[in-house]
Amino acid sequence: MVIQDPAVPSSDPAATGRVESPEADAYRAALDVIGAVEPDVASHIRGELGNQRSQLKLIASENYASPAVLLAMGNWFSDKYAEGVPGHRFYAGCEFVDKVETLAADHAKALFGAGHAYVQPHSGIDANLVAFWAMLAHRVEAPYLVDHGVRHVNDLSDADWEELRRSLGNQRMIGMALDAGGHLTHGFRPNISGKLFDQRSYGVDRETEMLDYDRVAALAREFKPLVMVAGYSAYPRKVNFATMREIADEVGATLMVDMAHFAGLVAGKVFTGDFDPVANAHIVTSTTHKSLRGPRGGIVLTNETELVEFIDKGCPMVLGGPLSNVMAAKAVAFAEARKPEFQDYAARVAENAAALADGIGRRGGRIVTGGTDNHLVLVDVRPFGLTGRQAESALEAAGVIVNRNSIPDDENGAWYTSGVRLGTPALTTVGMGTGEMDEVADIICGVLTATEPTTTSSGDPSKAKFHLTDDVRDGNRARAAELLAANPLYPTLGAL
Ligand code: DSN
Repeated sequence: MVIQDPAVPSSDPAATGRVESPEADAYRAALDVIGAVEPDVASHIRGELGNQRSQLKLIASENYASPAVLLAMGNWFSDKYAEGVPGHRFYAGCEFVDKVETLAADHAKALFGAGHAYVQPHSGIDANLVAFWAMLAHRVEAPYLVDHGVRHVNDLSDADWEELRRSLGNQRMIGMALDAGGHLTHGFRPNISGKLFDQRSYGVDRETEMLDYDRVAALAREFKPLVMVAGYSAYPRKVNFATMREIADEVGATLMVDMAHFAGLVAGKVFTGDFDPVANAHIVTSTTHKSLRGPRGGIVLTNETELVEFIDKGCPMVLGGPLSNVMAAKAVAFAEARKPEFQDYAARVAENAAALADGIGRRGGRIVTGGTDNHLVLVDVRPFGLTGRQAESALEAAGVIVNRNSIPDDENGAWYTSGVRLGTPALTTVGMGTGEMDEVADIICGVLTATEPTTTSSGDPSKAKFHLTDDVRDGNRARAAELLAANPLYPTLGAL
């Protein structure tokens, strides 16, 4: 799938003029139909496209799905209930839902080399919940039922059920610390996973800011978790999942990898061998809309046949009825990702991230870990005298969309933070390369250098307020706009 059609000249006026194409016709017609009922919604849809076309999107967890993926979501599959799995539903009339779900799962299995794919999760947190319950059911509930000579939880006495419930809620997990780049759903207290599991986290080495496998092993040996979670949302390096599996096997833990952020790099064969989560973990979860460039949603993969029956109980165990329209879009996205062009795309995502890190580093920014192996770059903004919050807001004013992010041992906490996280999946999708990344680095460093922190109304240093001159803001906004004009988003849609 190519959104930026190389046949379209880079200065093509597609982003502003009327374009004749099947997808432009489809969207013009769709917006007419929507607008006839609620004009404001059609107007907001157009507004969102306008915004997305006018900002440099560097949110590491976002991307631009193809028109085919987006269109696959807008249809009558949305109207169908289909709890259960293909061939085993709680509702009649699922002939075509079964076909589309099976197709999506088959594409996912082939794409990732997985024995089993469950494509119903609505999001990453849902995929993780399915995986958590599958592991708990496999490791705790099923053996308890066998021990008590029953087949179903409803056959347990009230006292036994209470004991099993306590046991389900008393299991241990380890995961990557939040300020090292881990994710809230990996056992942290504000999330359901932290209320469900007794969690300890592993961090990164203070000097190198890299994952320290010896420390992970030491924690695992001491804490003896049932579940070991690997994966991250803000760690800019690859992880050796073969080593993580060795650690998990040594302590009897089930290894779950959440590859939500880097699934596109796995699909695109940037991460192979020891770095391929699907080949090394017991169970792998992902979103489908980040580097994988599909619709918003989740998946669960496994090569462990013993886990399959428990994963397939995700709905109605923790999920509402599957979104068949989104499963259709997942099938389209996975088909796109199976094409050779996607491997080229994934390689360019990583090259662009390396170029962006290098460009910022050369201009005085401090890159956490000193570089990147994946799609994201974590920048420590303290050398600019800023918090992450100030940097995020100043960059937004200049047309650069990033998100603030904690860095290891962050002195500014999770709200203000000391870093910004940058990702290259979206800008790579519109066709930008390493030359453009150097320009983006120059824009970012220009804005951050010119941004001055200011004070609160009581005169204390503010962690949120800042001053940026109109000249710097507007000058960099114009440079961002130039890059976007040369690399337009959805050129085959034109103005809608
Ligand atoms: N929201 C996603 C991210 O930005 O990393 C995951 O929670």
